[in-house]
Amino acid sequence: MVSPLALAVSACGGGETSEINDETSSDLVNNDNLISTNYTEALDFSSVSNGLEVPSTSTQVLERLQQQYDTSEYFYAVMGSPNVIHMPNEEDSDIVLIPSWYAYEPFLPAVSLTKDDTNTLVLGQFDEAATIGWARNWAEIVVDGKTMVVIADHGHELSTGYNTWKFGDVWLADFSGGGEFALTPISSENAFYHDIDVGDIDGDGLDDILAIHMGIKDGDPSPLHVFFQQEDGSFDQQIGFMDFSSELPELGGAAGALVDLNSDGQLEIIQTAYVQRDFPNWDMDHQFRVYGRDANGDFALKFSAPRSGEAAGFGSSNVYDADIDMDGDADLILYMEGGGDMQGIQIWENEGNFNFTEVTDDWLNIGIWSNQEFSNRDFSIADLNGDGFLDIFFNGFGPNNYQEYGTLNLGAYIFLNNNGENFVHLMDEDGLVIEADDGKEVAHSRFYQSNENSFEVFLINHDNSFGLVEISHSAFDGIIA
Ligand SMILES: [Ca+2]
Ligand SMILES: [Ca+2]
Ligand SMILES: [Ca+2]
Ligand SMILES: [Ca+2]
Repeated sequence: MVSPLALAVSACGGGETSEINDETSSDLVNNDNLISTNYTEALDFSSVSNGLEVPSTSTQVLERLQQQYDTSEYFYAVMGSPNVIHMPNEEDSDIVLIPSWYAYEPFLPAVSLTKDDTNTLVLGQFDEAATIGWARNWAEIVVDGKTMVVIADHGHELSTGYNTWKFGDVWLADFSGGGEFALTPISSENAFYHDIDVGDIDGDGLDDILAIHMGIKDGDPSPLHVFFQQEDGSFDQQIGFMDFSSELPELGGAAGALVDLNSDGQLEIIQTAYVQRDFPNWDMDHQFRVYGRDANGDFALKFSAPRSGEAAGFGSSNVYDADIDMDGDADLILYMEGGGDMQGIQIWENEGNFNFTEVTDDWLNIGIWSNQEFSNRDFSIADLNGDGFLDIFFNGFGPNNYQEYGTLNLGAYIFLNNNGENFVHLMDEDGLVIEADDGKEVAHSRFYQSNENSFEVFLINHDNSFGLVEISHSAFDGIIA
């Protein structure tokens, strides 16, 4: 994966000097009320920054930010960690930030943000015990009747080498409102949990978990771990769940999804591969597999997608299912990384009967890009303009090739679905560019929630502040004819 510290460095390097914010919250409205921004005050993280030593790889960047913004060490880790957990389907849900030095100690506490009565984000609580290594992916789940979030944590990928890595857990995040949250590990086995998805695998009406372990761990070569939910809300982790694939060469674990591809009420499993490497006896020719039920009701291989296209040698780091052409079946969107400093996206169309065709070039005029051009790690898929077609929002680091310090080019993060025919990258739409005229630099932006006539994006700024941008569906009027 891309080092978040490298991302933070690339996101911070070479910027212009801007004015220091006056530390008051502000409501800025741009573009005829189509885009509005609500910033927090600069929040004080000095109490948790005491004694924190920033890894020497990134001290220069922090020095600049400390001179300009008095950025604390803890907040600097927040900016470099795109681990922003909240309940995707719950309006105004609290946000939990899980900062990490990634490859370096110390391990850092999680902190929550909640909304006050002026709808502005404010500090919730710290959880000093929840020092999650790297919250890699997460998904909403209903546990014992309550909506929660389950997190894949790959652990601390320490710079001291693979043998010293502290493998992570699968965690349950329970939000109680008002900034209160609890993070509880539910895995019986530590692993390099890289992706996660939720669905009722065994059809008992309770949400189960598919967690993808990436890499090799003695005694546990299986990339797919399943956690079956029990009646009392506990989970039974089945490490040998992949016995059904024992006759197949190893594909490895990168990302995974539970999807009903053929609309028969039973979930299929998508297992995706990481970068093409020289691993003898592994299947390095395929990008992902589909497992569905055989005549006995057991999982069996139904499809192997050949590596193809510009990102053929890349590794997938996320897989999303979405019916992007609105023909009634789930198509797949893969986030690709690992080709040097390159990242990208692949789109696979569901052709029925568990067959997929790579259609990236039909859907996108840009399928791969460099970290310098555009640093991101994952996407959110939602209908951003209210036309019924699912669009893509890149959760990414700024600035990038499309935006300077002092501006936020929202369009650069958006691939808008053009009537189910292709995605249009809105890299150059003046109406979607916010001038940050109070001097803010955006370190990280990610999709927060859909509203009836708008959507919102969460911002982490270099000056110890956060923000929410609300973008009206009407802001897209006229962009796609
Ligand atoms: Ca179940
Ligand atoms: Ca099915
Ligand atoms: Ca489709
Ligand atoms: Ca749309």
